[in-house]
Amino acid sequence: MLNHIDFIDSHTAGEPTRLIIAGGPDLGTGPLLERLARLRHHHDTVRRTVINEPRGSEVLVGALLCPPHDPSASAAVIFFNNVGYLGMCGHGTIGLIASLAFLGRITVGEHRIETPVGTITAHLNPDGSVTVANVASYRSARHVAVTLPDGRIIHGDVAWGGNWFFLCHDHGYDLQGDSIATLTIGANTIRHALVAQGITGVDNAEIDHIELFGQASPGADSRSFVLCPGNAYDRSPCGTGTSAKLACLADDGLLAPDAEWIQESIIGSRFQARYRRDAQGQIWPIITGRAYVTMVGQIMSNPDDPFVYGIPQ
Ligand code: PYC
Repeated sequence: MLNHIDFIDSHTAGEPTRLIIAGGPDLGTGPLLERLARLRHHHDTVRRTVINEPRGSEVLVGALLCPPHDPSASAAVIFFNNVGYLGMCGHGTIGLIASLAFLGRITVGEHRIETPVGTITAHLNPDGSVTVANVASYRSARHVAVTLPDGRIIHGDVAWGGNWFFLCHDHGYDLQGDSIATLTIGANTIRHALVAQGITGVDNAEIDHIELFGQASPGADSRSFVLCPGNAYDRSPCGTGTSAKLACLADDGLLAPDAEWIQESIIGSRFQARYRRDAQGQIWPIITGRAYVTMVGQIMSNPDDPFVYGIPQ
């Protein structure tokens, strides 16, 4: 018997999202964190089948569309990649909204979306762009020194934008000139050094995204290279990474609430960003970008296929 999973692929500023719209596991109802635990512990084969080769690749971010727990929300979503699960995903949320609009399930306006790290709002704009009001973002540590295997000492901030990031400027790479391969090796070296030196987010959370900053192109405020947990780089400017950046800028007094910040990715694609500060001083990032639907398909799973659950990572 061939089982199948229906999906829609999109890309947001170059970064792909594969949204599962039917054929996924039944995770029941209830808070999304509980459903994420069920997916992780009992149905991880779905993640591997959808994302890993030969049906996908490490570049894809997967998104499982779920019914919302709170009836005022339009949808709930669990994001994942080739090595595990994400708290939030900015480009993926933009892709989700574009895909739901493509299906005719939502119209222009505001939509509440449940994610495992909190409910966010996404506004489908009349021009097709999407504005995401992310979870509260913050910096947990500033100017942390990290020693690399070659003896160099670099510094970075540790910040939460829905995922944990290490944001580094003095890494020594040229973001306009160095190859993706060089940047990937460099960012990966930093990630391993953070683990080896016990540098974590709050509650010992692993910092699984590395964000290197460099000289922006004209018209942008900043250019970044973001390495994702499964060793693929983010083709988009990374919504949660941009949120982490805004939290640092706000803390340093370098960006005022509601002032526009243009974040450029390593491939030159851009997000417009700004933030609001609430009465408690919390930073709430707002990210605008655009996604395009690229493919509609069915993933076939044949039990006789030796790689039915993907090539192990
Ligand atoms: O846009 O937040 C994001 C993201 C996380 C990982 C890849 N993209």
